[in-house]
Amino acid sequence: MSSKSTKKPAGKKPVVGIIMGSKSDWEAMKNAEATLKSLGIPCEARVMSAHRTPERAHAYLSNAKKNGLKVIIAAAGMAAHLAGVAAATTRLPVLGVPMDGSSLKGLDALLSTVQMPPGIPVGTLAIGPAGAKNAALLAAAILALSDDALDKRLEAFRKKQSAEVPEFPY
Ligand code: RP5
Repeated sequence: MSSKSTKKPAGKKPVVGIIMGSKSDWEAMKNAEATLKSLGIPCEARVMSAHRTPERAHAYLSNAKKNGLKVIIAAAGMAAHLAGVAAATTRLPVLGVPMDGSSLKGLDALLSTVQMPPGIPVGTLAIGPAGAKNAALLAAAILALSDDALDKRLEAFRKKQSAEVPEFPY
């Protein structure tokens, strides 16, 4: 799908919006989508940049709550401002995922995302694919507070994950 496409995936109304500063972030962020889908959480993914497409970001984020979204996962690399801009624009919880594509290997994006001045919080996860997966799991935990069926699916995920850890390393 081109970044200019307005095509929306079919299915249930998304409750999590996965936004990213560049299409180049998708390789990491598809882990968030896969995790949300595995838990039966409808989501949508969009490319928007705090720097390159500020109007697109503002339009999406200022309407996010009205459009039924409950959590925003925001990924960006380098001088990563997208999560902060998202948190400034919507009162929905914003989970930031620093991307690792830069010559500083994501440390720049981590510090840009995590060091929000007091008043506008961004819940910041690990750099790269691990952060993408954990952002989805944290979004699931937030949604599960008011969704018993999802809470049970999350519990089952944890149990399965525990059962898959071998006791011995050899
Ligand atoms: C950020 O700049 C994006 O989130 C991406 O991680 C990084 C590089 O973007 P591209 O040059 O790959 O489009 O805004």
